[in-house]
Amino acid sequence: MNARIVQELNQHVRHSALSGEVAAARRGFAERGFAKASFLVPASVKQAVADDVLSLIEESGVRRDLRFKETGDTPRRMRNVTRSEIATRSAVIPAVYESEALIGLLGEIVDEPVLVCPYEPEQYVITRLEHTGDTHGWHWDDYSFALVWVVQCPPPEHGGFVQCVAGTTWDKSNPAIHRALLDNPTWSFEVGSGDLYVMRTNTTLHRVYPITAGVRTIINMGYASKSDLESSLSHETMDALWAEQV
Ligand SMILES: O=C(O)CCC(=O)C(=O)O
Ligand SMILES: [Fe+2]
Repeated sequence: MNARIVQELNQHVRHSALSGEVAAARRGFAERGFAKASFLVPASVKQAVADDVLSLIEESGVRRDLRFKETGDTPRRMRNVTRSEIATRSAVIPAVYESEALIGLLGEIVDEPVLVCPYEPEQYVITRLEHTGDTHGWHWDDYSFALVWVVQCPPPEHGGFVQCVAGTTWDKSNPAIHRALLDNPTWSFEVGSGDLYVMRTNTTLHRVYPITAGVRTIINMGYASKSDLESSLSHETMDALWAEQV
């Protein structure tokens, strides 16, 4: 099962590498730090990943309600499944995350080499927004790139869309989120079930608009750039997020 999924992924990616969609995504990504990339994987792979995401969130999701001073106390109100839980219980997700074909195609979109995240907790995380007011509030990520797979999402009148501010940097001792919002345009993007998107998450301030109804479930796969590996990144918000909490 797993081998077939990876084979289908590899075949699809070889085909996509030649398509005009990659060039369009690369242009969007360069301009806005965001690109829809739903074409990256075939429906069979989306389905296999979605099946594991949904059973993991039902069985192992942990509710969090936190704010971080490093991101100006913006809220995280969500349910999560950690990387270690995912790696223990899913064969497909780790195999897809590590697929060299997928990583190579991501590199075409972001226009530089993409590397597996050296800090395991940020390799992949499942997040569900499920109550009115649930949100993944304004933040940056520690590593350069995210590939987000949207499994479930309410229609935009109930929130759940992605907002981002490209070309901004994270000073953890003075995040100045409001200044970043005032000084730059904010882009908003509608995403739905079956969509994938790529974001330059370390220099793109981003959030998920609070939901007022429905359920929004995603898996975020984080990847590093070469320069991430050369600098010594700290992981305060991630370490706090994954600290055991009931
Ligand atoms: O849910 C999303 O679309 C974004 C998730 C995100 O920003 C993150 O997991 O760091
Ligand atoms: Fe993020």
